[in-house]
Amino acid sequence: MADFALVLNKRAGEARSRLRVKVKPASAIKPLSLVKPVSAAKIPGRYLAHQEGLPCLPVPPLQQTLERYLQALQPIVSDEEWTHTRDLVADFGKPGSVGDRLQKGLERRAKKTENWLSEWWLQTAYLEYRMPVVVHSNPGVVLPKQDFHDRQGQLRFAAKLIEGVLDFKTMVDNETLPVEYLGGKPLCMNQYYQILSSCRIPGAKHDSVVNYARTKKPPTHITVVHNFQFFELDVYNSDGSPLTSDQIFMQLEKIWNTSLQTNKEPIGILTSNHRNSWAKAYNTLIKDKTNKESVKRIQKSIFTVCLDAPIPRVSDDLYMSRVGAQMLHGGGSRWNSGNRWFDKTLQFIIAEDGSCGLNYEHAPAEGPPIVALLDHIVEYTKKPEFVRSPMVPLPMPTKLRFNITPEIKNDIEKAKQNLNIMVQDTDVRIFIFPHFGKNFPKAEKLSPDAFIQVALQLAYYRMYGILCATYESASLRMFRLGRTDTIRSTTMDAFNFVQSMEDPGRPNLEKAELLRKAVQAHRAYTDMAIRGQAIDRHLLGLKLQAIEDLVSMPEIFMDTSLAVALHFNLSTSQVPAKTDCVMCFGPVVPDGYGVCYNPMEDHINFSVSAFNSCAETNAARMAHYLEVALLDIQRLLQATPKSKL
Ligand code: COA
Ligand code: HC5
Repeated sequence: MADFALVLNKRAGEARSRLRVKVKPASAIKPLSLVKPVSAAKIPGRYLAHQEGLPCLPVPPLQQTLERYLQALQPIVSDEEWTHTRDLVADFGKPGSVGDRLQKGLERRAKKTENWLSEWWLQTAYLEYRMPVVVHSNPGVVLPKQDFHDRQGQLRFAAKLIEGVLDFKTMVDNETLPVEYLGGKPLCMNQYYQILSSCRIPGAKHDSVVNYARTKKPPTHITVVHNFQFFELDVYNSDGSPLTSDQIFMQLEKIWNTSLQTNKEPIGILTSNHRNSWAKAYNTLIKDKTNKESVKRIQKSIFTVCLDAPIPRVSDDLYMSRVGAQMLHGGGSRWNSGNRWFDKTLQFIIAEDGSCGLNYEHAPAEGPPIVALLDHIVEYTKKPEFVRSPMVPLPMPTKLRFNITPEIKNDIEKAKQNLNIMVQDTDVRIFIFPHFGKNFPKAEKLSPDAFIQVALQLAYYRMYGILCATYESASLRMFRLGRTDTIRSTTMDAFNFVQSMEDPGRPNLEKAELLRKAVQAHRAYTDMAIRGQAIDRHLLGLKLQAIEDLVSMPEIFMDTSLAVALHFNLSTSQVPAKTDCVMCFGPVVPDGYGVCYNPMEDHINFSVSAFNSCAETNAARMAHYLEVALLDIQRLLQATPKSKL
């Protein structure tokens, strides 16, 4: 496990003091986008003490960003474009020029806010983004296949999983969550307070996120979906203790038995549509009082559990990829896509055939907190059952009813069509690279993450003969309310290395040296990014500052070089987990790839996605080239003496 590993909180065993929260009346609940995301000031106790100790996100020096921007463009734009951009950059960065003014504006913003970027990022990366959340924003996670093949096993596992989430929730409520570390530094824990009891809500121009975890009357129920029908299931007893898995199991059985019919309208499919269409349909839907109340119960629930029908049978080779697709989009309107509420932050998916995983709405949090929760649950589900005391009969879970008018039916039909097109268009390949994991690069004294990224550059170069703008997520959680910045993997060092690999005349020793240089350059970029000194969020901030100040848009933001730099044909992310799971997400451009990986000690779990409608991309081919590139680099290092570094 990387430095990202959960570091055991020595105080975790201490008496758990119930968190007392300064409460707000329910009417004062505002969407996250309008209030600061659970501001540290509202959560007293350990959390606050921890958060207050974290530094604020810095605004990098302007000249540093401009120089690094020009460097980053070198391997991806033509000489002509580069020279043009160099002149624009020089103009922008002159003392007293517009760049200077915007920089000062950003610095003022940084003084006034807890984090100058986080609210802007939430808005621009998520809430103002109009594409469907399905495939385009919500990631999927495939958990290890469970050993059950029937409804009984499915419900037993679901019950245990729910109990595991509630166990994790106790740590959130009591503030006994182990603090995470990266590079030896403690990380912001705010995202853990955003993922339970929250939901995205569509809006005409931008969405919002609501979080009910810290309201006067926090929710005590979850929502369960089966055969497209939603149920509200209370998971706490009247004395505030959580239901046991035996109790939950019996409640799930009741739900199952009252939702045997499969001819129901898949109302949840509405959430998969383009955000503007969904916002319109949402207004129509909640005009009806019953519908409005049902939607509210889903939004307010702690999380959602989707009891899926078995996934379509495929060959063993394709099984993982098929499950990946299920976790990403549900397989289309005929399969399980109607068994979702894609705006819900956390949806645990458990199918009758033992496949299981998660779909999550990305606005409130990055992958690592979600994966920490999954690691906890997976361990929890392995615990043996205790013998329980006799149970008091529990009331029937409430079915959430929807009145489907012809207009709503029409909206559902349109959403189905769009979703099915998207499902057809999305190609997901999941593969386990079995030959080595973090162990090999570590033995070679190389950063495993950088090693994988350089291999990806080689794979891409071999497929296309050029390099492309590449995005890797870097965590900014060393800073209070930090989200992410971009590691630009396409460095000149990576370019020199991949070119050498394609030149049979170059000696191995030279190639190996170039490889080490490329890996070290990537690791150096990573260090700079996680310390808040990368370029992408800074440039975004300067641009948004120009919009806020109503300055006419400076030319560097309208330049083709920037468009190339932001067209991420490779959108990648490492999400390490203790559990042997695979995460997946879609490409961010029509002709791109989404690549996610979880490096384990002796193997690497990969997912590669692409759109079938793009003739130039092919997920299976990319997966193949990636595997070959990793092996070729291993061979190269094995054929040359170890570095003395
Ligand atoms: N020699 C030997 N070992 C090395 C090494 C070297 N030169 N460089 C690194 N290592 C070791 C590390 O100590 C670590 O060891 P561990 O497995 O015992 O913990 C391991 O190799 C992994 O390090 P590395 O591969 O360099 O990556 P990282 O763990 O530092 O992660 C990022 C890099 C970019 C993924 C990380 O900084 C980050 O930002 N993660 C968050 C990403 C994110 O949020 N993703 C989801 C977005 S939704
Ligand atoms: C469960 C793991 C999901 C990983 C999701 C992820 O990496 O999201 C990135 C978030 C960010 O801010 O970098 C975005 N990306 C999918 C486009 C890489």
